Amino acid sequence: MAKEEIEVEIKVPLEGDFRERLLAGAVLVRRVELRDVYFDDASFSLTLADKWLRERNGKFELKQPPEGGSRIGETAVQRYVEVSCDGEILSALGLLEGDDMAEVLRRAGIKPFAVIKSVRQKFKRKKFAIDIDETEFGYSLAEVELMAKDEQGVEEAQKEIMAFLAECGIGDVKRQLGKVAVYLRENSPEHFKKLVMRGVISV
Ligand code: V4E
Repeated sequence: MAKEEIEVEIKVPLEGDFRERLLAGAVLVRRVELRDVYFDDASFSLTLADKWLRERNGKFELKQPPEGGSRIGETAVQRYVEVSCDGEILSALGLLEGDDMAEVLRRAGIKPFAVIKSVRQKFKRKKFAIDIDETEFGYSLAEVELMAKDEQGVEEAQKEIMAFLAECGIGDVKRQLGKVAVYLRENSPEHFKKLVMRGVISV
């Protein structure tokens, strides 16, 4: 199995003129509509382990922390590994493969807990991927991303993203809640509280 790349990202609030600052000289790559259905079991064992299983526009994906966790110290930078092959997702979840992914999940008690629709504009500026998301519930956020091959690459990517934000005149940003976290805060406060208490989400 090929070693998965690690996504290193920082979420940037779209306050003041941050959107203009981030996108100065950026090129719009594409605009996509996302329909994300997030899954977990009744005791939230996946999300409480910082594992985010979703069906994005009909295709299953799992985002999970690499060894060492998704956080990098006190910074707002996060790192995740994304698995997008159904067999590898099931094996990462400790489930046996079956013909129908949805059926295997259903039998394991893993069911949808959130449906999040958003419009994403994907930009490229220098080596950075910049996504600007707007959800149907009115939350917008930017993400600045680089991919890394290993832990050393993660460290370099982290430094490069921080330097890029400084260059944009944005500087250090506080950790921002992602779309799912905001959705849960508004719609499933008990689930949200458990994630905060477990330290998966920090507010
Ligand atoms: C909820 C969550 C994760 C799943 C993906 O969430 P998010 O980044 O909100 O979605 P999206 O659509 O931008 O994913 P992409 O297209 O970039 O793959 S990953 C981590 N979390 C939990 C989380 C956290 N640990 N900390 C904070 C501040 N927010 C959310």
